[in-house]
Amino acid sequence: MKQNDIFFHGRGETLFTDDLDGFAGLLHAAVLSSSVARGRLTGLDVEAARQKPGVRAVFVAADIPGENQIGGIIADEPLLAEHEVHYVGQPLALVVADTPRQARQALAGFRVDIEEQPPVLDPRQAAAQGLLIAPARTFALGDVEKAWPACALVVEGRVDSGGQEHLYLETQAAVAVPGEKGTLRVISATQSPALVQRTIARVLGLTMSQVGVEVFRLGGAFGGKEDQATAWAVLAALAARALRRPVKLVLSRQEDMRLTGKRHPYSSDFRIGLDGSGRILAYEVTYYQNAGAAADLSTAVLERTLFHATNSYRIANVRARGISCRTNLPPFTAFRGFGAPQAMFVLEAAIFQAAEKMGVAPAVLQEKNLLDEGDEFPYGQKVKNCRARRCWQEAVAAFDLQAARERVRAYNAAHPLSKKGLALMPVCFGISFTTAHLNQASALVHVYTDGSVSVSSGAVEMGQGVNSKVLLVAARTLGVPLGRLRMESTCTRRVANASPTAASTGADLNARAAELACAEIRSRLLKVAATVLSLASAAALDIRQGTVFNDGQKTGLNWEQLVNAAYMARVSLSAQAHFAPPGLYFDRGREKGEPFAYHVFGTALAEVTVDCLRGTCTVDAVRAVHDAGNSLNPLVDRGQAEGGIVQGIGWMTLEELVYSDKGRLLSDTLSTYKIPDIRTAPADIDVRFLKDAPNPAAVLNSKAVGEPPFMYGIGAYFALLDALRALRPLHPLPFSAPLTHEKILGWLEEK
Ligand code: LUZ
Ligand code: MOS
Repeated sequence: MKQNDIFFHGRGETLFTDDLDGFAGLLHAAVLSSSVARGRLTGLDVEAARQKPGVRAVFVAADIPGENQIGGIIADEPLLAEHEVHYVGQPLALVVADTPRQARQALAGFRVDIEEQPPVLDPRQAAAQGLLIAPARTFALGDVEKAWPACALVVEGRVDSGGQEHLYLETQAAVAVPGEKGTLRVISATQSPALVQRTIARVLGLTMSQVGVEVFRLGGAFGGKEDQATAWAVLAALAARALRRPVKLVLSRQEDMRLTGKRHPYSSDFRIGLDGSGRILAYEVTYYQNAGAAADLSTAVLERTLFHATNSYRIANVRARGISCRTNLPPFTAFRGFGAPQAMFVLEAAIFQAAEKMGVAPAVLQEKNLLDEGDEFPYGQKVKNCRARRCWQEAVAAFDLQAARERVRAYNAAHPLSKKGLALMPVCFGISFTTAHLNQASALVHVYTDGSVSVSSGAVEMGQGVNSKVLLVAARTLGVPLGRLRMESTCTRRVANASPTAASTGADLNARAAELACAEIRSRLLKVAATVLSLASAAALDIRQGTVFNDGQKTGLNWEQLVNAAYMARVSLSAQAHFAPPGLYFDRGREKGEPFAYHVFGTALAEVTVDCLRGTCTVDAVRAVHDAGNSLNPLVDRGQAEGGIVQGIGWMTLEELVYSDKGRLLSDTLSTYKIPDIRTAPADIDVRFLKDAPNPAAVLNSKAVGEPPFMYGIGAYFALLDALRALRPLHPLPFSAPLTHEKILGWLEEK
C-alpha cells in the first residue's frame, strides 16, 4: 500500500489542480495586472480585449456582485483595482476565453491609463512618511535603559535581509464549477480552503454554505498559498458564476513570480550589551518590515518576528520594536518561518559582532547565553522541557567541533586563496498559531461495512507528509493495519472552518482531531465486541492489527466481523471530532501571555569554502541535532529537515530579489533568480534526531517539524563570514543577506 503510493507519485500519476479535467465546457482565465507601481487608475478600456479571438467575457471591479475586498486581517486589499494601483502586478481585470492561450493573448487588447506617482519601495522610507500597516508594537522584558551602564561592551549596527520567492513546483491554480441554485464547487491549490470559501462568499455575495472548496494536494506551498491562493480562486469563481461555465485559472511561472507576494524583506537596527564574561545583559532591536502594498498576513508575521527576537537565548533585558511598513511592492506574505528567521538573523549578526569585539569565537557567546529550563521569554512565557543546551552539546560532540575547527584552521593555513569557515546555529521555535483562535482542527472518520476506513481532516497535503501522519495516528487508534485506511481530500463540505495548514501545526492539530474521532468509534466498537463475545464489560478488550484481543489473548473476532456486527446492531460507524489545545492565550495590550504549546530546539553546524579569487563559495556541510520529539514518521521528518536547511541556505546565500527603481521585479525568471539545486546544496547534510525526547504537548509525544529546520540555514551566512575573516582580519563584513557570490566578489575587491 505504502509502496504503491510511492510508485504512483514517482510515475507522475499524482493529479494537481491543473491536471484535473472532465469539466464539460471548461473555460480558461488570465489576469491583467498593473505595470505601474503607484498611481491613479483613470481609464480601463476593455472593448478591444473583448473582441479578441475566443474571448467569452471580461471582468473588472464593477462586475463584482459582493464586496471587492479580499483582505483577511485588515480590509485593505481589493480583488480588482478600482481607483488606484499600489504595485506592479496588481490585478486589474480578468479575461475568460476558450483556451489559456487565447485568454493570455487578449491581455494585449486592454488600454490602461494610470497617472503615475513615485513609488515607495523601502520600508525605512515608508516609516519616515508614516506609511504603516498598523501601529508599531513593542515586546519588553526587564529594563534595557538600566542595563546599558552595566555593560562592559555595547555594539550597535544595522542588519538587512531580503525577500524570498516560494517557488513551489505547482503555481497558483483554481477551477470553479457552478452548480444548481447558485452554488459553487471550487478546487483550489490553497493551504486554507476555509479562507477561500469565506472570501468567495464575501466577494460574490453568497453564503458560505453555497460554496464548497476542495483541495486534493498541493505541489508545494511553503506559506505562499496560505493567503495568496485566495485571489485566483475568487477570480475563477467570479467568472464561473457569471458565465455558468467551469472556469480554470492557472498562473504561469513568470506570472506567479511577478504577481504574488514573497518572504518579507526586513531592515533592522540593533544594540547589544554584554558583561565582561560574555553574558548578554541587554538587547534592543527595531525591525522595519517591508509589508508591500497590503496587509495580507504581515501583522501576524511581524508578531512572530517579535516572539523570536531572542531565539534560543536567555536575555534579561530586551526591547524589541516591530514596524510594518506599507510600500509599493506586491504584498509580502507567509513563508516558512513566518518572520522568525528575520529576527534570528539580526540577533546572530549582533552576537557575531560582539564576539569579534571581545576576541572570542561567536560560539563561545552563543553557548554561554543559551536558554535553560524556566527562563522567561520577552512575551512572558517560561521555557519548558528546554532542550537548547542538550541539542548544542550533542551537536558539538557528534560533529566534533574541535576537529572541525582544526580542519578549517589547517586548510586556511595551507590555502592563501581559498578559505573555509564554520558556524553554529541554535534554533528555538515556538509551536502554535500566534493568533490563538486558529489553534483548532477537526476530523471526520467513516468506517464502511467492509471494514475500510475513510479519514478527512482540515489538513492540506502539500508534500510535507501530513496525511501520512494523520493516517498513522488514526490506524493506531483504531487498531487496524494502515492499509485499511484512506485519506480523503480536504474539503469544506466534510470538514468545516479549518484553520490554514500552517505554522507547522498541521499534524499536531489534525492528527489529534483524527485520534479523537477514531477513539470515539473504537469505544463504540469495543462495546459491540463485548456483546458479541458475551462479556459483561469491554474493559479487558483491545483491537490490534485488525483483531480483537481479550486480556491480551486473541479472540475469534476480527475487524471486519466487528464492524459488521456494529452495523447490524445499528451502531454508528462514523465520528466527527474537534481538537483545541488548551491554555493558549496572548494579551496584545500587555504583549504577554502563553502563546506556544511548546518549542522546538536544535543546533546546526555549517561548514563552507570560499574561493577568494572568484568570490564563489560552497556550503560543504550542514549537520544538525534536531529535536523531533518521538517522530511520527522519521523519513518524513528527515525530508522536512533536509529541505528546510537547503531552503534556508538559499535565502541566506543565493536567492536575490531585484526590483527596478519603478518597483518592477527584474529577477522574474529562473535564469535571474537562483534557488539551490542539487549542485549548490551541501554535499553533506546530516540530521540527527534527539533520542529519548518525548513531547508531552503533542500527539503521540511527537513534535512539529515543518518550519524550525529552515533557520539552520542561517548558519551558512555566518560560516561564510568566518571564512572571509580568515582572509581579511580587519575589513568590515557585510550584514545584508543574501550573501551572494556577487556580493562576496565585491567584498574581496573592496579597498
Ligand atoms: N500563520 C498564521 C502562520 O496565521 N499564524 C502563525 O503564527 C503562523 N506561523 C507560521 C506560519 N504560518
Ligand atoms: Mo466536496 S467540496 O466533498 O465536493
